[in-house]
Amino acid sequence: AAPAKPKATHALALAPVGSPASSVDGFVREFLRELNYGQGVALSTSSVNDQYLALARTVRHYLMARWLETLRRQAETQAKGVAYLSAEYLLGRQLGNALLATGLTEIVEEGLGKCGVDLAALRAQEVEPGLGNGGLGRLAACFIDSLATMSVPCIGYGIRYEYGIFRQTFVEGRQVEQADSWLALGAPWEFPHPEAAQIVTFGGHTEKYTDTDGVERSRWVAGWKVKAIPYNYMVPGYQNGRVNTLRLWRAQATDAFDLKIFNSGDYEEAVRAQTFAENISKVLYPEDSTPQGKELRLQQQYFFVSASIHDFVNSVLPKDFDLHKLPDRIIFQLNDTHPVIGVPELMRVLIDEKKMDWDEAWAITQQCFAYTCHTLLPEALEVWSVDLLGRLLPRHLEIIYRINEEFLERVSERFDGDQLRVSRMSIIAEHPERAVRMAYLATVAGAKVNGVAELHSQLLRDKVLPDFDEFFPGKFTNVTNGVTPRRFVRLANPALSELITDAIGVGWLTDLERLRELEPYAEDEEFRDRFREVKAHNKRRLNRVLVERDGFTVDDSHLLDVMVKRLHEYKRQTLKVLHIVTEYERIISGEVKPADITPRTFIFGAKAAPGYKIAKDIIHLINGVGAVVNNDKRVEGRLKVLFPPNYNVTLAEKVIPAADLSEQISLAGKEASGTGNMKFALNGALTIGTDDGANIEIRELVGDDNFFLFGLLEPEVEALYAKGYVPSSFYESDPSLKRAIDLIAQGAFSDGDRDVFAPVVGNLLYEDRFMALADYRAYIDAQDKVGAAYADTDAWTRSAILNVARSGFFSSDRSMRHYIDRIWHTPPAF
Ligand code: 8GP
Repeated sequence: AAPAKPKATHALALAPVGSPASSVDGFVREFLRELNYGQGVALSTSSVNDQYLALARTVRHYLMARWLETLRRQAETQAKGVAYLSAEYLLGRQLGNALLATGLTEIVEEGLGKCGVDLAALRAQEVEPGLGNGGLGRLAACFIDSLATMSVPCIGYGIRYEYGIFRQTFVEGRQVEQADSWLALGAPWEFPHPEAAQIVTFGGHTEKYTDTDGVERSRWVAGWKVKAIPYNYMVPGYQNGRVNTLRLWRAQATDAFDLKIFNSGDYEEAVRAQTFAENISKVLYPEDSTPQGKELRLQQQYFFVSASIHDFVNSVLPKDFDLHKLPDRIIFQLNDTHPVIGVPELMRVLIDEKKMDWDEAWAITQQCFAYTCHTLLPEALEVWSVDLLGRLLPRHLEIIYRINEEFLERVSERFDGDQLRVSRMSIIAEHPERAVRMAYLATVAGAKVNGVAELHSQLLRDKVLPDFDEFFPGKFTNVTNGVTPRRFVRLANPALSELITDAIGVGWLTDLERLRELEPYAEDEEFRDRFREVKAHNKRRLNRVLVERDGFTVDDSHLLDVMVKRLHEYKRQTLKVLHIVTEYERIISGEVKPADITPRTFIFGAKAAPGYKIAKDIIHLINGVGAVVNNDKRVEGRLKVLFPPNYNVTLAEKVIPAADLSEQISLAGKEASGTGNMKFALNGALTIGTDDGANIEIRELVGDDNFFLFGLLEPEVEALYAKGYVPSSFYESDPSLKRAIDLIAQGAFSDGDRDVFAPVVGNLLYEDRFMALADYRAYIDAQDKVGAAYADTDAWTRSAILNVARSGFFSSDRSMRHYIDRIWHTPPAF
């Protein structure tokens, strides 16, 4: 099914009955009403925050009729839809997207102008909801945007964290984390519904009993419970009249505080239960790809999944719904393993609460879940100790045991009692402790299992879960990730969007393959000039943002070389640092004259998990290198290293459109897909990248000539590991690498202190798990080619245009089409 075409481009035609008049005067009336009656202030005395809140609510009104209509039609048709279960949604700011979806931007700009208010200032007032860590959370946000735009019924379920991903600051170059109080100034986009709370239970024990029908059953006698309060958010489609729902849960104590204890003076004890319950949705775990956090994290997972399944089964579905038909009505998509506890939860609901028998319930459950894996790092595949799971969710553990028992019986039957295989495939691991392997549970229960790029899906099948692929032929599939062009092209890059529309007309924003029509323009000199002007414009815009935000300046004559993503060893920010230090060393040693190199500004953006020591050391190193390089007169300003703190969606929207070069340099076989790589290509940056994740598909599409490939291939990586990798041998045999590492080791970037970066240097020389040193030479050579290529302005621009023209495949609308065809079978509803 093709994504829905915008029905109209003019806002007037879009206003449904019952929404405020889509005229400038109508808007002004609504806005002032919100300011006066909603905020209780006069325009003359209102703060920017008052104005922002009033504007957000006004815009929200425009979507309301469509939202209610979407819900009404869904209740009427009961069309099959997707319930996307995700512990993370990295949404980014809402205002701009809501304006875009409603087509109201111009009216609002003009209306606010009449009130003497600047729209840009109100946009800047919004604090983005950072309810995700990185790629996985941002992907969820792109997917729900695409589903709404394609008119596919979807409800997103997740957690309304009171504090999102931490706010990063640097103190003397080191990362310091601060709580992200994103709700402090008001949350105009959410609709709380305390009356629709669900109860989620934990702990206690299970017991057998004989039911009234004489059947022996199990039941869970829980030990404690919390309330889950739903907060609804609108997910508007792009100018198509559909508004889906995102429902995030907040935890609250079931009982108000204990008044008797309070009156006795023990204030802490009086609110203990409240604090305990509310901790569940207090904060997003600031980690990415490394498991930690344990009990509270499992509580969070079960909390939102249980609330969501109950909500769906008992509130969203009609009262008389025949649950045997559940698979015709919903597919629960498991965004990584975080929501996998939903599998035994649905089983428990069907068996214990709805009194189905096991086989019926299992047949339904197996059709109602599908699982997406987002990683290959073994340490990121979640396991829960049987001890913890049994304590927190005893009934679920029983159910998991039975699922496992029946599954392993089938395995044993199929493979003649092959015990080795049986223990390999067991959902319960025996070592180092008894634990539930959540990825296995998801694979056994899921109708489909998918990876997020071709290479990743293939490695998932061949290396991570080969026994399961053999046992369940056809279960494994691929859906390559995508990104929403609404946010990451139209909103982030209005100048490029206008240029594209001038060339190929409207419609491409919901049919991104149409960017192909730009190809001939790569040969058009005037178009190339305009394209370059767009880049320069975006660099100047970035400059303004960074001057104000961090006091950094960006020179629009520099090649802008950008590496923004979570800080992780496998992503290899250290390799990037080694390149910068090499360039610097070439200058200070006199090997090259500053005037002879392509001037470059390197931009980093990266948060490190607070407990990930070496990642934090790498941040410190980047800042140390920046401080020296940026201030060394010998460099003559030809190299500059900028590391704005607190990289987030808002900053991404400014950085990516300005970039010339996109750094995608993970060790081959380690980055599942990447999605930043897609955003850069769509915004006309060339990629320097390894043969990894979706880089491979990007290169295939944009062409070898428009992509700087370097580094070991995945099989070569494996072979080198097998042979025994000795990083120091690369250090010994490559003088330029040796000089770069020696500079760091000697304290050139730490005021002569050799200890500060010793852990990073030691790690590189003696461990280097992700083979930065093995890829160093190839990387430096590729970077030399980049420098030379950039000097040929016309050829570079041609390549950049071709990157845009050939990246339409990476729209998340296409990803959604593939999920619909291969996994969900949920056609557009209207
Ligand atoms: C990320 C992958 O690292 C990235 O390559 C991919 O583009 C993105 O997911 C979206 O598919 N994975 C995670 O964020 C991740 O695995 N997070 C933790 C749950 C382990």
